[in-house]
Amino acid sequence: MQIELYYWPDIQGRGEFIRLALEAAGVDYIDVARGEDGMTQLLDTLQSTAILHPPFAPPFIRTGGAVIAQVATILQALGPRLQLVPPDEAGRLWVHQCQLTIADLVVEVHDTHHPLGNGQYYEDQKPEALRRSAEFRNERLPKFLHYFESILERNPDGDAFLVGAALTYADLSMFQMLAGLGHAFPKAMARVGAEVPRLLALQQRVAHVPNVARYLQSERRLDFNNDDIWRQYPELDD
Ligand SMILES: N[C@@H](CCC(=O)N[C@@H](CS)C(=O)NCC(=O)O)C(=O)O
Repeated sequence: MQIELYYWPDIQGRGEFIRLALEAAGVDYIDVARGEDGMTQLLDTLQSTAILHPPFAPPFIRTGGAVIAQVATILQALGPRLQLVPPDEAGRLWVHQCQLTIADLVVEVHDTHHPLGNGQYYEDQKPEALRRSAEFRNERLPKFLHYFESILERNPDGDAFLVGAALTYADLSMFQMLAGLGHAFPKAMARVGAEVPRLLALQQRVAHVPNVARYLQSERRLDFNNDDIWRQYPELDD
């Protein structure tokens, strides 16, 4: 069954959580918007009135006649097929819960540079961004990362993965989040990172999963840029 991924072609963004799962599993997929005429296809699908369960925003996938949006739902749907979830229902629910908490963190990262909303340029909301990012660095970032560190610490199957004893899509997403945070907030991450050694070890472990390592070296892996969720504005990391 073919999998088509629809996401903005020039950033990692939320699409990267899906891309990493597909790449780690080594399945063939079509990154529609990066292909010829891809943006037209993305926008046409987004605006199509023929889709019964339409996506609100990218990323979304099309597979087996279904269109599925929302990062956490896409991963929940693909998880068993990609063998990136535990076998039991309780384990799968826990992976999904972790993913939703990562999604909350994604929104908070985004809001450091756009606290007033996407309708205005960063430069027009800079004073608010400075205040918001200070709170993020000092309160929210440590709270989220300490929480996930404690998840590793209390995993009865050991601290190698967030859930159970094998790689899940939540580990891949945590890798992506830590990579993005290291890019956007190198100073804050140098401080908080020292307090979450298990998470940093997880980031390294995931980076060395053979399919992931191959992907990270490939041209398919874009660099972060300042249209992305994780942006490098040094003044927001001071
Ligand atoms: N909760 C959604 C958020 C989707 C989202 O915000 N997508 C962004 C790109 S990362 C977008 O294109 N938003 C357009 C909009 O909200 O109008 C998810 O996790 O997939």
